[in-house]
Amino acid sequence: MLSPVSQPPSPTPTRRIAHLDMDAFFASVELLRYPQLKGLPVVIGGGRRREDDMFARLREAYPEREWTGAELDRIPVEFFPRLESYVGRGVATTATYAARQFGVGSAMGLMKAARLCPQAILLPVDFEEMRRISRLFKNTIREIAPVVEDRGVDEVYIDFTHVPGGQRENGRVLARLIQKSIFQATGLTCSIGVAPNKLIAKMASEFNKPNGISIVQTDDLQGLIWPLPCRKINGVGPKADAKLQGHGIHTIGELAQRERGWLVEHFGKSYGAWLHEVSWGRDDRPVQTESEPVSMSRETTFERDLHAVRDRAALGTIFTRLCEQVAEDLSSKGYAGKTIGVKLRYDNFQIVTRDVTLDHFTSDAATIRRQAGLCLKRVDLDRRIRLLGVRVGKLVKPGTEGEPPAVYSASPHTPTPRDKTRHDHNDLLFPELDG
Ligand code: TTP
Ligand code: MG
Ligand code: MG
Repeated sequence: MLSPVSQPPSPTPTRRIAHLDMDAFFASVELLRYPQLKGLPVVIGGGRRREDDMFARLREAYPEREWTGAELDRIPVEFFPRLESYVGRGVATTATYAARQFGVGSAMGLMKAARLCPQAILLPVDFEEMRRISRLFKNTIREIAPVVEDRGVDEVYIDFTHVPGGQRENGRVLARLIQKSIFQATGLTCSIGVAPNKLIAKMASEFNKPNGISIVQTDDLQGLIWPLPCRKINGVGPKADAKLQGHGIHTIGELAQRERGWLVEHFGKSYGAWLHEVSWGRDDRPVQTESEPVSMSRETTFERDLHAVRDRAALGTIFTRLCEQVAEDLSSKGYAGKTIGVKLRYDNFQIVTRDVTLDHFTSDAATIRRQAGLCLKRVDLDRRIRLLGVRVGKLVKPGTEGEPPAVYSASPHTPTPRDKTRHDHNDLLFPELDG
């Protein structure tokens, strides 16, 4: 007879997904360069010019010094440009936590920020440095936990489930190790949320910012997730939120109390069903190491600026070729897309884009050409053009199930009278687009 005490079955590990987000990323990177600003309100935004002013003033005050890279940390704090004198239309990309105490934050106009916190130091963004540090912290994570999904410059999802030690203290031990390793590699702090899925992990990483770790388990749904505003769901944008509010739904808990059928009725089949699932904390999307492309595009900058009337033939040929190239890219990788768009850069470097979303997926060159042509009719073609691009988005691989939920949009584009004028006008320019 078998012993009653047999080997316990090896338990299936609990799914543990982490979301990691760097703290005040652009600002923290600048503080590495200028550690004398630590603890002070610093706002990132605006152009290069004001920092150049600082170097000019420094050279005047200390002509004997070089003020090159190695000496940046010795620049006296009073030499740094302040927000108080800012005039212009720039916006803050981010702010240090010291500046946030004054109410300053991402996407705020710098003049408004200046009213809230005039003493804040204003520094420009160094995109190249941001990308370098971004690669560095992501590579550090991959050495510890290989299944990492890149979600932009300062955040990633990480699958802890099968990483050695990934289950200890529900993921807290591994999260601490990653925080420590990133700090050693970069000098920067980050915040991590660990949860049963990406949806909850993304919310959890914000719970203890900065330099925090939050663990959320399935049975924390009611206590920790339901009290949050719906806007905290990654995928509920301002329009959907406004509509939810209009129905008296403010929190995720209130959303969960609505019937799935009611949500489908008011928000559409796909988005309504998705809202229901996420309000109950359900999300089984895998952590994707190589992210699927969101769109494919081709664009070209002309050797000289072209004009829609005078260079009509040349533009038409280039445009058709771009559409054919995108169609080839899609076909060769096995994708089809639903949104077709154009991008133009005028001779004054202004960029305009227009797109249209079809009711079916396509990778057909003629369809792309026709729809992109219609988009082109909605832009101003009086200015000369430097660059033309064609993009196909909302991609799927035909044959694979499950289209990701579309970001909610209140109404499809309806041409305004102004667009209509442009239609007529541009018909003259691209007559061959009508067929
Ligand atoms: P976030 O992670 O949203 O913000 P953050 O890292 O500055 O602060 P937090 O500690 O709250 O995470 O964005 C990362 C970087 O992306 C941010 O440092 C600057 C840039 N960014 C913009 O350029 N514009 C924006 O509107 C936002 C939100 C961010
Ligand atoms: Mg961040
Ligand atoms: Mg972020």
